[in-house]
Parts: sequence; C-alpha cells; structure tokens
Amino acid sequence: MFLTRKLTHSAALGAVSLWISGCNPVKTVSAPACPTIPYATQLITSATFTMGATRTYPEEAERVGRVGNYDIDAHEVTNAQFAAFIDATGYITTAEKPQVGFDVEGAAVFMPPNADNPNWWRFVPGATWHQPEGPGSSIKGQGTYPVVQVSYEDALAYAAWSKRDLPTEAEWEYAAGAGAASQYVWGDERTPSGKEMANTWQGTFPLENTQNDGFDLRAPVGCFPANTHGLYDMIGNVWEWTKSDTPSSSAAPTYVIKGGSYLCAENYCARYRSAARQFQEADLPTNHIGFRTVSRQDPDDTRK
Ligand SMILES: [Ca+2]
Ligand SMILES: [Ca+2]
Repeated sequence: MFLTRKLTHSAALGAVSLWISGCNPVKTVSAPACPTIPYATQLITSATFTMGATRTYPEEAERVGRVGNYDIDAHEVTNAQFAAFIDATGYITTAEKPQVGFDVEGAAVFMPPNADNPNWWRFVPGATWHQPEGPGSSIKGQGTYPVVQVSYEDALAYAAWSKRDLPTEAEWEYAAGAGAASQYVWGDERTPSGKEMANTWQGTFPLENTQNDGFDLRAPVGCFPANTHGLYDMIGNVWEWTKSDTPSSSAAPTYVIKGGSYLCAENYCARYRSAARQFQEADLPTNHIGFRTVSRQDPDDTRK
C-alpha cells in the first residue's frame, strides 16, 4: 500500500513519499562471481589539477583543484567493515533513529515508479544499513558489498573510529579521474568492446534495467576493473560521501557526493564520471550512497 502524499522533499532525490511495505521489494539477481578484494589503500601524491568539466552539467564548471599527499581506500567501505565498527562501538546510525519529516526510523529506498506512485524514492520505515531495502531485506552473505543507508554523520563516525577521514571533493575527484581528459576515466567509450566498466544502470531508467553488467542493485566491491590508481568502483556501484559542503536551501547541511551509482543510466543522471557531483542532505540515508576513507600525510591539509 502506498501513501501518496509527499511528506518531504530532498534536493538530491526529489520527492520522497512514505512506503508502508508488507512485501520485500528487492529483486533476486543471479550475479556473476567477483574476486575477493583485500582491504588496501593507495597513495596519492600532491597535485594541482583541473576539477570539473565543461561538456556536461553546469554544476561541474571547471576550477582549480589542489590535493596534498594522502592515501585512499582501494574500495568502498563494506558491510563487514561497517559491522566491525558497530560491534566495537555500539554506534546507532541516523536511519535507526526517528527521521526528520517522518518521525519514525527508516531511510530512502529506490523503487521503480508505478501507476499508484510516480516517485522513485520512498521513505521506508525500518530501512537501515543491515536491511538496506527495508524489512525483509538483508545483508546476509553480503559482507563484501558496500555499506549503504549511512548518513554523512555515520560515514564520518566510521572514518574517525578507523583513525581516518572522509575525502574532500578534490581528493576524491583527483583519485578517481587520475588526470584523465576523456569522458570516462577509462576512455571516451562507456563500454569499450562492449564491456561494462562499472556497476551502473543499463536500459531506460527508471523502468527497465537490463542488468548487462550483472547487477540489479549493488555489486561486491572490486567486481569491475580498477582505475590507474588501483582504486575500484570510483565510478558506479554506490555514490560516495565527501566532506566538501555546499550551499543549500534545505534545512539540513548538504555535502557533495561523487561517482554515481548503480542507478545512473545514459538517459538519466549519467554522473558516472570523475567530474560529476551531486548535493546530498547530510541526514538523509539512501540505499545508493556509501563512502570510502582517506588518511592525509598532514592531517590538517585539506586544501581546495
Ligand atoms: Ca547494474
Ligand atoms: Ca562508488
């Protein structure tokens, strides 16, 4: 059953309506085998570079970016890593507390629109990092999948516990783009020789996902080729929080998220590029945003 009234509005997600679910909305997909990627970091050396792009969205205007020396997680923070943090600290995530505008625990979940509800983001009571699509879903057997349903505060808390930090947008973009001038970090073709290079959406969003890349939702980290810095899933799989805030008209502060997700398609979003950016309310967890962490040689060096 749907409640179709709009209870809140997110700058990044558009209208979000309340979903009262008696069934599990998750599709079952036969996923290809993926190698196990051990936790590792990659060292990035200081640079001044061109951030942004001129050929796409206006918010990506070219500007000078600067980074110091830092290392960055080779893959997105996984469910297993996040579970270790929860076990060690007893931390309670944002989604596990009553949410602003809804007054119950839960988070935003993507669902294809239908005749009853044109919104594709719906607030699902009970959706959390350990049941990302709401009651009935689970992360059992998904320890190597990226954690989602984490707010900015949750991501920052994990980073602090691991004695690391979230990347600035410049740190993230430099590590993702690796200086590439091409449309995609791997070249100007989205699928060279027909090969999917990242977990995105194939088909017409939001109605048809052909899953040519093998995944309807998230993929285990490291299923797709690493970039030239040895970093996996910088493009696609899940969006990633940065600690770069942005001006916002919403009540909550907003931060830049990077890299696009499994919901980015050619006909919508298309933000699976290093320059792409979106602005996300800090307190709105969703099932397509995760994060990775960095450690700076000089902890105070968050130059822009
Ligand atoms: Ca996919
Ligand atoms: Ca990603």
